[in-house]
Amino acid sequence: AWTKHQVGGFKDKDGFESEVVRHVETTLARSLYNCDEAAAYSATALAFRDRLILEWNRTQQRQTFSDSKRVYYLSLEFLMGRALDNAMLNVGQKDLAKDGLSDLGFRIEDVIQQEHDAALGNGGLGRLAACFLDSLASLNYPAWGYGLRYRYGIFKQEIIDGYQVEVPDYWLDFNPWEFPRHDVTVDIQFYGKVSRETNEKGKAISQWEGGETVKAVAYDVPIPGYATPTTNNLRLWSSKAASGEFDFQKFNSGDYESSVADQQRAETISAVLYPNDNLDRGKELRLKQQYFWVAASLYDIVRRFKKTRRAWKEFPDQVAIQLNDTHPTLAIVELQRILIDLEGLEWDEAWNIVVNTFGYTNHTVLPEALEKWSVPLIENLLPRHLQIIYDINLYFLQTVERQFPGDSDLLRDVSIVEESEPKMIRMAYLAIVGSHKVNGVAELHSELIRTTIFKDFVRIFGPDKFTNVTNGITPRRWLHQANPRLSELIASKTGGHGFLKDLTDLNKLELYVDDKEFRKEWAEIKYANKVRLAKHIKATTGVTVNPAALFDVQVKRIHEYKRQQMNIFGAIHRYLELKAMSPEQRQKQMRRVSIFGGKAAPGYWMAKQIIHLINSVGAVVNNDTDIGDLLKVVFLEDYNVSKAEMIIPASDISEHISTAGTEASGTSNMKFVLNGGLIIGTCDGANIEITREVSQDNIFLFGHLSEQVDDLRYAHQSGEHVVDPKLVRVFEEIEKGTFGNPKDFSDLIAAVRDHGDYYLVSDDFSSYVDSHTAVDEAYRDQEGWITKCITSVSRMGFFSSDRCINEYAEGIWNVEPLNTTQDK
Ligand code: 26W
Repeated sequence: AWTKHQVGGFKDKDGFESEVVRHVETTLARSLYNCDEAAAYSATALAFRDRLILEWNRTQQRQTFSDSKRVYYLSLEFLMGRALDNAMLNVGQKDLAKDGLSDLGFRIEDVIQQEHDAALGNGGLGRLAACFLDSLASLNYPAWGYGLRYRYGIFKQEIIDGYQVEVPDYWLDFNPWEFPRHDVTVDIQFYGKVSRETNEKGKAISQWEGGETVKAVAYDVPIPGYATPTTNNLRLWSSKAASGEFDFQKFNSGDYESSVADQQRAETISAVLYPNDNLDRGKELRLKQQYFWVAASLYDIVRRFKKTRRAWKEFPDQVAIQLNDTHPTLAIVELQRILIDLEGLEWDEAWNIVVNTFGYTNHTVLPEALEKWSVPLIENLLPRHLQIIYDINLYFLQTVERQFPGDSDLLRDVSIVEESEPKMIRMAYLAIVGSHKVNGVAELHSELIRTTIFKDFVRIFGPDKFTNVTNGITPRRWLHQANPRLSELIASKTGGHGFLKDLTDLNKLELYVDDKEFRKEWAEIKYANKVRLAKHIKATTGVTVNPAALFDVQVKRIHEYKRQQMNIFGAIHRYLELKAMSPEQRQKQMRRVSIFGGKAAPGYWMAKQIIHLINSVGAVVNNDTDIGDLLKVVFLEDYNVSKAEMIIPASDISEHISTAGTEASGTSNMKFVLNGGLIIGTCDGANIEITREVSQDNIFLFGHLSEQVDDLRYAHQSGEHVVDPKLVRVFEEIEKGTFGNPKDFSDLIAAVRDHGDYYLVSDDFSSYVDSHTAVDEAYRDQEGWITKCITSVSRMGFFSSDRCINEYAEGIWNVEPLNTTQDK
């Protein structure tokens, strides 16, 4: 296989060591004698970065000369995690680095751990973008990511007295993976007004004038592909005051402070990632972020296209832009503005180009997550864009009226402008109208958007505009890096590491499912991963857990629809059952460790109560001598990508238990199964397709189906629902004060018992508990369990993000991989 070191790698171990030493002594200006692990990390990262740069430059040249169509992935979030291990893997010289570092007195694992996560995302959507970049590079697609260079990524979570406390994540102190491009800048305009003039030819021309200008500065991050020379680019924009904006008038008149304040105001645009996941708050600064990033990216893309000197109508043959949710939807409006106001194209010609350029991916059906911006807000910030949005809507509604004459309800329902007070722009509708393809992220989810939230648009545009691309994950990070021993074991049976390029190769494992030695090694690896997690649990929470117990894991953003509350209610139920048993009976029960992790949005009261309840239950259960190691409940602080890489390989069963129809896909479900864990889950998102692949026998499904949800909710509202008796018992125990002040948890209980149980916790509770009993029984049969795990892993090939990216490339972008063989 191709490795990058064939071009610019270290000659040998000594070559690597001397580069590390050089960076310690010169770049870092430190003596080798006080080189600690942090410095060893820095120098190793710099040494590998140097290797990447060569291939990065060559890739850019190759893509420019080949003149082929490029993909631009616009995402407000890229949840990259650490980069060094991935860089070493993809340069192809990790073994050499391991030996070299060892000569210098370091363990490579410890050095890798020194890196701060690049955490520029909230959860699934941001991590998906990161997996996509990995696959795009590994498959040789000419592709760029465009995002924002937040000074603060997602906050660091601390748990203090059982409560979440948010601490700012300043991650840029030392970041060897970014290259500032102070020569690549774009001036971005805000506010101002629109003037209309008639030109020589009698055509009306709109000009956006005045207002403020902020400068966008590019920072580039190399994205190396695995076993290929391709190294793509992720371009992140940082805001600063435009040169003219640093008000020298003020400066000279002695008003230095307010001049500096202007500077800081400009910098706030890219200062912080909004920590809301699946909740739209409509804040002006967020809209500013969106336009700032979209306008800078489009300027860059258009500038690159113009260098080819092609006609405008060829733009969609050269450029595919994918919108990662509606966050970059203003790009549609901005491109239309560039084409008609700046480049002088006619409306229809421009609009054709726009629609053929964009694709839109929807990631959620939750109504509170669908972005809407108030008309007065847009009018003030982006006056010309509002006019264009109105024109887009006008022409769109005219075609609808021609298609469905006199259907005024339909016109109102599909209008991009919601006639509320104030009026709102529905960004998803704008994204649909301005794109040639709209996709959901798992089969059920894509079906739901076709039949519920976007059903009117299916009537208008026809069914072909709406497609499914089931999400995927990169096996490089989520198998090889996270679980190196399992990766080696698989390689030993499947004929090398080819499965990292073609994950369907995993099916070769099924031949070994009865191989004694193989099964033994498999079990040993899982156990070792559990020991490692047990040590982490001990070190961070003080709780001792038995690695022989069943590890039951739910790690993801805390959200009522994901139902961590159901999980902790289930743990309380288990505790009460154990307490009610005789000691003899108790000794026959399975040992469990209930492991939780995840951040709550800082303003999400219910989610914070859930975290508090988990910690309060842990404090009681973990110290109950009747229970011992039969049940432990732990909450792991600050769940992030690098913690996931440790937690996921240590799981026996993981929980993906959203109310049916609410979790668009889920991607950690794929990661857990790929690492030899099983799933307990609802018929939701990608769980359904995982079941199709691994078979019903290898997954624990429970709960109501999405088509039942409306009726169940209605039953709650009309008072027909009776709360599940086991759940009533759990509530009684909480209200007795067993887990601390019951007032602290009263809203959680009330949501289920008194406020309509929107997420149907009571409806699914008894089948959830039964399903856990089935898990216990299955785990009791260790041999049967291992068979399930091996079989499942062997059938996970479908969930590679490589498959997923190939589907986007063929069905949406119409792009092809670039041949790189001339380099070899
Ligand atoms: C406007 C506020 C906001 C912020 C983030 C709204 C919505 C989001 C994201 C779309 C939330 C998100 O991460 N969605 C997740 O996307 C994953 C990748 O497709 C899916 O696997 C998850 O099911 C979905 O919740």
